[in-house]
Amino acid sequence: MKSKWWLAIALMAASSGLGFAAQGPMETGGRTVSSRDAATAAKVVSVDAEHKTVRLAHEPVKALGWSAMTMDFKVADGALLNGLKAGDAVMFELGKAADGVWQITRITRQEAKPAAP
Ligand SMILES: [Cu+2]
Repeated sequence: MKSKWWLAIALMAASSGLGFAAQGPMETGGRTVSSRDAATAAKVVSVDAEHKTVRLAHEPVKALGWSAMTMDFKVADGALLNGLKAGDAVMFELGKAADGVWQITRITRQEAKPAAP
């Protein structure tokens, strides 16, 4: 039954908890997740500094039950995009904005690895 499936997902999400160590406990609709759980690897596809968004091809976000995909994210602070460019390998963390949308609260460039032979 579809409704039961959604209920199971909701319960899983509720029990996983959300919160970001760097900013202390954060109220996210009753959930708390550690930043470690939410940190995810991604590749920058494009940066839109004007609209404070970045398009990422991200790995699965286990803490949220998201699969790998390419999507646009808002950033909590436009300064987070400073120095980022298409092709960068990054790690990012998410927090829930006041409007309930997940946005990037932290994003750091990873050292470029030598290309495989
Ligand atoms: Cu996604």
